Amino acid sequence: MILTGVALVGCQKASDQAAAPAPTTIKIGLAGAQTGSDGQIGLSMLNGSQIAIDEWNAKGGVLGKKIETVVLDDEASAQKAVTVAQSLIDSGVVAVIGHFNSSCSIAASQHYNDAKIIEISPGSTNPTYTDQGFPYTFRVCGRDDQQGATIATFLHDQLKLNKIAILDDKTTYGEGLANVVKKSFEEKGGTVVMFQGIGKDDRDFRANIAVVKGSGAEAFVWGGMYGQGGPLCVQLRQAGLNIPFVSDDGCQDQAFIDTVGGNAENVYVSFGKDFSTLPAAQPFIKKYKDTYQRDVGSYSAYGYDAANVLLTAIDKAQSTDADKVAAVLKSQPFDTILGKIEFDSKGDLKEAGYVIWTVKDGKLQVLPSTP
Ligand code: ABU
Repeated sequence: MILTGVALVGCQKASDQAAAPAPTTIKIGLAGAQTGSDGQIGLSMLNGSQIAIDEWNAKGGVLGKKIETVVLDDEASAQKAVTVAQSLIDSGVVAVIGHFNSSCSIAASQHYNDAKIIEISPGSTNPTYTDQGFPYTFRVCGRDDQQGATIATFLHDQLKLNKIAILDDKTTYGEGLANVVKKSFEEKGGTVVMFQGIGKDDRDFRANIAVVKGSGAEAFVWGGMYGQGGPLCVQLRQAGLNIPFVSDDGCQDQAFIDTVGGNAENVYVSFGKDFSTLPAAQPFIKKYKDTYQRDVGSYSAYGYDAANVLLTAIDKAQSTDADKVAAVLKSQPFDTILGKIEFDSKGDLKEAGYVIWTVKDGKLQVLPSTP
């Protein structure tokens, strides 16, 4: 249907096109993993964005028009993300909130920029996403060079460890983060005694765990998502390895904790600050539960903030033109439920504080003494 519409427009004469009525809605794309092993965290992010857009529509929309969302599933696949990007561009979206996976956000970003469409990712943390230097690329989360350094500091300076093993899922995100942890830990004088990668679909980690066991590692670092991180932690414990299991925002999901179950002692995860207790976040947290009959996910608030920041910028620019919206985004701070945020010239947050979380009473909680 979308392709047919574009083909017909392409055949029209210029005078006909000039007479075409202006769209009656403003279309925003919501893109991210909704299915597959990253589907739970991706969907909770998009649900957060949808709540923000529903709130704007309840107040009349933006620029005097209702906002229409076009929601597409990239299945955490970079190849699929490019198809999704093209579908969103063809459908006439003026901006996209997404994607979740760094590989997807990066693959789609060239297409959005060529089409002059703002892309704001709530959760893609790989540095390359904004380091490409595209003018319309933004994120409301931190970067893995910040996150990986936080993990290395925690291991070396707080836990006082000198030897670590690192395993990653060989994705843009997981491998990129693992590389930062390795570099940062070694710069501090530590030694990485194992550095391996596995396939995204692997679920039997016995061969890797055998290497960890023989390596003398004092901690184990997982660079990847909760779908593998949970079983990996369980298998480590079953093999008798009770050393600290340290992972990243990809494991910041209740599904990780549920899988880890009774093996949660000595488990740590890096992520942004805890928004669950912030007064500004309470109405959103309640609305999310009322709407979806489940608790917010770790990236729900980021999805909510990304949509609010985008729509605020469109409103302030009094335009959906990407140059005008990007100029607003880069020129002033925005109030969000996570606090005041400001973008730098690359589209990154000027301040993105990572902290270390641990598991307490079946929930992830910020470790009180994060360095
Ligand atoms: N940052 C968490 C996982 C999403 C990604 O960056 O690939």
